[in-house]
Amino acid sequence: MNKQEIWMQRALDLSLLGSGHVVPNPLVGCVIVKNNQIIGEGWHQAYGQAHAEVMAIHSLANPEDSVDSSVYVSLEPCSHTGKTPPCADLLIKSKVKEVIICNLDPNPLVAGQGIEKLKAAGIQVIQGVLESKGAKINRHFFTFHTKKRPYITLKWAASLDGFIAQENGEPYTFSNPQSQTLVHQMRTQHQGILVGVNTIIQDNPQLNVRLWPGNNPIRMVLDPHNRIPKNSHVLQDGQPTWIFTKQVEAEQGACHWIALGEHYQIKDILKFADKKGIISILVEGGTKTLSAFLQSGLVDEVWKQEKDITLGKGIPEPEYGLKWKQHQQVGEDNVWYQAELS
Ligand code: AOF
Ligand code: ZN
Repeated sequence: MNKQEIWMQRALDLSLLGSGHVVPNPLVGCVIVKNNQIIGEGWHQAYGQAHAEVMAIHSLANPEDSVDSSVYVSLEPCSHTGKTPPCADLLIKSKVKEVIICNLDPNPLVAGQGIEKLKAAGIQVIQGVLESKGAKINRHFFTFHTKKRPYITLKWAASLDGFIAQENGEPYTFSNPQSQTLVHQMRTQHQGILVGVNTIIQDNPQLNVRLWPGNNPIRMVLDPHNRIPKNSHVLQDGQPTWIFTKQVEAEQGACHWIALGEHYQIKDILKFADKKGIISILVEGGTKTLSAFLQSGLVDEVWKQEKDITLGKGIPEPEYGLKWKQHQQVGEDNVWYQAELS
């Protein structure tokens, strides 16, 4: 790595400290360098709070240290007034010499205008440093803006012989504590969490985050025939739940029934989610729902946690001819696999 890349890597590492707290915003880190030394650092810590550049400028020992400095930021500085004023204006006011950027901000409110502002003020701008690393970190945010739909992650747990529940549909515990923690961490990184109504009927899950610090995703249930039990956790705990149904729209506390018409498909759900600004959804089951997503082709990432056990019978996992690559051993009896999608 050259020096530019080392400092950008530091900005990317810092950006990850916001993981699970910034959704639907991107993860952004910023490093200020002068005389070959880091003199300031910051990152976007939580949704609605200060942007990375503001945190970095505020971390300087003296405000005038920014004059003639080099600013490494993992995303193009914003040019719009959102929850915070434009970062490009702050960098101009701070009289920095150059701004080195990893990725352009695809948000139409920014999209190159941040760079234009900096250049117009005589600041040198370099872009594309460690671009692919940044694109991976913010894959949810980039997919949302470029494909105009949420980023979709599928996750299920299964036995060695490919069953995700017992024959009668009763849930089976495949997770160990370490896997459970990982699942909760994954939930914090998504804006929505989606299951089919059978999963609610069989497992009555809470679908919230308890084992890792971070956001609770919005719960979404595919329930075309209004079968969701009134006493299920997701309807009773006062937290938001969206129920996609064919029939009537309704609202009850934090729960919204959304009517999507007679034969709604995955693409209709994603269209609705996109309109609501949902940038990512974690789909946790069951087989019918996971299969519908796989068949739709609108899937970006697929994970399987496999427990070291053979059940012999049960509800089979989705059959889709996926090619699995071992990702990591998690605890004593779970191996996590990620599917290789083309
Ligand atoms: C930056 N630095 O650290 C982040 C940026 O609602 P706001 O004000 O937080 O603005 C959110 C938008 O700003 C977000 O969609 C993305 O375009 C950009 N995020 N920009 O300069 C940051 N988090
Ligand atoms: Zn900003």
